Amino acid sequence: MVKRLILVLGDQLSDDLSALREADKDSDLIVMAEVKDEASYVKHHPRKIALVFSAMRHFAEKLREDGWQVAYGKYDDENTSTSIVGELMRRGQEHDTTEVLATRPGEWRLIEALENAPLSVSLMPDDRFICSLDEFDDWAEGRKSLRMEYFYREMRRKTGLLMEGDEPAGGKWNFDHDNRKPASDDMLRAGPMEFTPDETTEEVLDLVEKHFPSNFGKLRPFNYAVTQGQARRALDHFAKNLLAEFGDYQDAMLRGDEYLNHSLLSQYLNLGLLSPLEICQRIEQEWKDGNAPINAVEGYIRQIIGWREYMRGIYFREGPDYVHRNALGHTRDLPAMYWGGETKMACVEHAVAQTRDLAYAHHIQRLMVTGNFALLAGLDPHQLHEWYLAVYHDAYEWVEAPNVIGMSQYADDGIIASKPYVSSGNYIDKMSDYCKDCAYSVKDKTGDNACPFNLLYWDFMVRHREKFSNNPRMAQMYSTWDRMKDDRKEAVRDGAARILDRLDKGEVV
Ligand code: FAD
Ligand code: DLZ
Ligand code: SF4
Repeated sequence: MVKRLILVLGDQLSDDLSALREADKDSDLIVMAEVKDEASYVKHHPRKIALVFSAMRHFAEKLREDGWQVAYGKYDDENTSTSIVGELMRRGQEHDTTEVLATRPGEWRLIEALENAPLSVSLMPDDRFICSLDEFDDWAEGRKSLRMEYFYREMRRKTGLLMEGDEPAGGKWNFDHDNRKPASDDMLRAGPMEFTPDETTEEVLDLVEKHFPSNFGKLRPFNYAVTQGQARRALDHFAKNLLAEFGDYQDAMLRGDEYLNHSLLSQYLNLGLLSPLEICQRIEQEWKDGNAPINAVEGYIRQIIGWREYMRGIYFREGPDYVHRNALGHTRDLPAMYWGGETKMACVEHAVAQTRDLAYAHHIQRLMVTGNFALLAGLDPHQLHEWYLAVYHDAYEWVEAPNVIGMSQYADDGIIASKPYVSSGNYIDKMSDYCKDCAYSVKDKTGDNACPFNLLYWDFMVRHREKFSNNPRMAQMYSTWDRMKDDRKEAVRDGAARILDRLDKGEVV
């Protein structure tokens, strides 16, 4: 006799999930399901679907080994419902119960579906984070601006990570000043850890190949960790082999090295296979043991206890309409180049090709190449949000939306970013090796050969002058523009208009 159904979603694969802690092995039934609605609310990258399904199947197996009763609906079982709520109702009818216990999902869409379901659903807080949502609201309440840096210091104090008493280790909270070097392609790096697919994963790969043939992205070779044990090995590999230079090359971009010193752990962390604290303690240990410098370790820990926690706090604080914000009134359709269509811009071409092949691009590629171009060209932020949600293996709305709508597109009117993340081609040239093989010239500021980022940068600044001219962090750029000769200004704006016109006509840019 089953008393309650315990829902475990595809990104809730953690032993210490709040709903599991509360559940009873003898009388409760765990429900997990691969359902059409979750697999298609955006056209996810095939690797992401395969990663989620394979990790779900492995987790269900582990739960059974631990003595739980698990009702698992596979995608191609004909009885599996098309939605999470449908699946709960089906299992409820089978076992004559309407009681459901779940950990709160990471997306408003699913929270609302569960709250409105004709079932008796109890939602528990998702406490796999360092900062609870109430704690975040307490921190945010009454502040004029919600800058991540101050929130991050609170998280350092709360966790004790890199703290010496009340003071930050090394005498500074933030060592970014020592980071951000360009990389050269003659450096050998270990690369991320790869895992050979087992039988379960092979079965999932065949399923994804069959059911999602037209989704953007390459499925194979598929070499992800799909269990907690494997994810921990990936963490260990990063800590030992790549962490020490993480800070130095955090912002660098190289054609021949898509991963550089990045950890490739967000996809495991967001599924629940790793916890934020376990990662950060492992990373801190490398510093304590003298194996990694403070700039690398502090920079890394900040991304997780700072940025990641902060993004989640903002997503839930701002509410379901956040993904529809459009403070700059941008309406241009996403051009085909984002889906692998032709472009002459080597940087965009490379970032998108890498995204197609690996479901991965690192932070600076997402922010300063595809994000930067979208913002400069005035692309519709909601379409862009759906693109980012679809194409990356770590994309879940609670973390993707604040990064895209807030940090990258300034569509939330500056809640996250104190100024728009825009740059001309200079920044990309400094941090990457893209420009040397580009059809455009990064040195040209005007003319048909000029890098589109150079033209669109100034055009963006002028178009949004009213909004940004009072921002002290942008004052210098406006005075540079004002000092430019009129004929140069005209050439820049004409060049930008030609590019935007080509985008509108669907022509190659
Ligand atoms: P590393 O460079 O090794 O960083 C370490 C960890 O820090 C990451 O694994 C991640 O968990 C965390 N982290 C770093 N930056 C951020 C950030 N800004 N927000 C939240 N966590 C962060 N991250 C996602 O997890 N899912 C997304 O859908 C996502 N979408 C993004 C969209 C845009 C436009 C931008 C600019 C950033 C986005 N990020 C997203 C943040 C960041 O790009 C990825 O977390 C990172 O690239 C993952 O690769 P990694 O594990 O190798 O990260
Ligand atoms: C991302 C995803 C996919 C592709 N498929 C499933 C699924 O079939 N079943 C499931 O329980 N979860 C899936 N997920 C993860 C959910 O979309 C995720 O739980 C919500 O978006 C909330 O973050
Ligand atoms: Fe990108 Fe401009 Fe460099 Fe070409 S020249 S790679 S478009 S930044």
